[in-house]
Amino acid sequence: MTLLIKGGTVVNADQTVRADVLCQDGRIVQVGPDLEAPSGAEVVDADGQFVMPGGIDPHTHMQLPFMGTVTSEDFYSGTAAAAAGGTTMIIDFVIPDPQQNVMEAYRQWREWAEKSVADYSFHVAITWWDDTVEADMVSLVKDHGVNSFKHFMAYKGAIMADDEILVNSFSTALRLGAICTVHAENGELVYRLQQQIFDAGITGPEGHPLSRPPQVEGEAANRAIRIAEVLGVPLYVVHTSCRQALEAIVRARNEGQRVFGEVLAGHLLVDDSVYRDPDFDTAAAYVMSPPFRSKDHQEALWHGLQSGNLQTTATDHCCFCADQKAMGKNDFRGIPNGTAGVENRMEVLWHHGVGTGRLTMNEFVAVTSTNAAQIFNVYPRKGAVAPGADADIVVWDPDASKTISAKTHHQQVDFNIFEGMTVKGCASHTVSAGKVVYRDGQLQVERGAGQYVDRPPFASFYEALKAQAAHNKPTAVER
Ligand code: URQ
Ligand code: ZN
Ligand code: ZN
Repeated sequence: MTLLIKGGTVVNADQTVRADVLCQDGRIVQVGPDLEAPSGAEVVDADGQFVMPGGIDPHTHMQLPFMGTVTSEDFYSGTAAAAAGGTTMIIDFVIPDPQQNVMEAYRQWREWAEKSVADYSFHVAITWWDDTVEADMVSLVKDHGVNSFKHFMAYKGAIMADDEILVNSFSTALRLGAICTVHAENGELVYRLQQQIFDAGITGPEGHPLSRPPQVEGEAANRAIRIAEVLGVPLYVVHTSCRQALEAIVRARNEGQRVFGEVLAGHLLVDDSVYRDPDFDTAAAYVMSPPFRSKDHQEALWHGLQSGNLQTTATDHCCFCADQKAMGKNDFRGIPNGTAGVENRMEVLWHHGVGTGRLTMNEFVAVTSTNAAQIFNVYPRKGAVAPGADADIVVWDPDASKTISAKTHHQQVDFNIFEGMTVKGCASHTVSAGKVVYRDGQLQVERGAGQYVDRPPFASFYEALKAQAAHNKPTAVER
């Protein structure tokens, strides 16, 4: 299978250059001007367009069993919708129930993901602790290409990790050379506030953001950062939604601590007025955690992205249709938490980021692809248009515009948080493993073509210590 992308301008995180891109057998083999198309090659005309690394969404939940139901998007439809928006790899989550064997859960999610049309990988959530969990973490790192472990500090009574779990898991991850990630909300506070708000007679979706104020996220982000600091393990804070959490990340980074921050496209562009919509279905459709915040938080998040204090963008794609959201009709605590976005992340970020001058094209590539590849240790296989890299590429038409709607999106959900938003700049072609999977509005995907992406551990901390100790080994006692 040979593909030549001709006439475009290649945009990587570090440079922009007019060049053609030749792909063979799923890999990029040549990047340069005036390349000839080998006989039989498929040619994509990228004249006047940008040729960028395929997007990596480091935070999705396809087919997730959660809050008494299962998300409406599965790995087939979800990776196809991602491709329609220029995203060619997702990092999803294995989320064992408390007391569920971790390896059993991992195998279950691997089976679910086999139908994917593009590449995928998994963070594994640590939701409980005993010796078997520790042993499974060792096996997942050494034998299954997992280098990141997730911890939900929210969701008391379900998947919440308390400090004991955090300390045990963070310590083990460090020993294994893995990175820890957190959903940072204080689950005890949320539980208490939910009770107080419901008892005060606020039962509708407007109660959701009231029970999860920014301080609840700021406390948990800082607590996770401090625990990681004491233990010496790298930390990645998912869906940073407010100034308080961002400030905790900035302080740590300014003190040289290895902390990374992720921001959702939704949290950058949607504000909390949505929860005051009198229509239950509309307000409930926006229920996710952390909730959408007031506009002042959005400006802080954009500054976090522009300053490099937030490194990645994601969607937390976790879809529930109206009939599922209605499970919380009379009690907002029962509304399944989650919203969609995997198809629209890149175009809304291009329009509101590059289109406004907040981000350069190179920074856009960094925050939609390259930084995630580097943080989760799959760069330059992913996150670069360069010889040797996987041929995961998006051809981006800066002049094409579209209006986003649930009526036309490929996502298997009946609501779109960006409904009615007109964007300028979107994918004209998406290439996955060297094959065109999306072209001018039409998906050309193959069920099961996606591959699981192994993510190797970083240098193991103890191996590094041992090497250091050997290097500094004291000679015979010097008199
Ligand atoms: O918390 C998460 O990241 C999952 C359960 C998706 N739901 C959400 O509201 N963010
Ligand atoms: Zn979360
Ligand atoms: Zn999530």
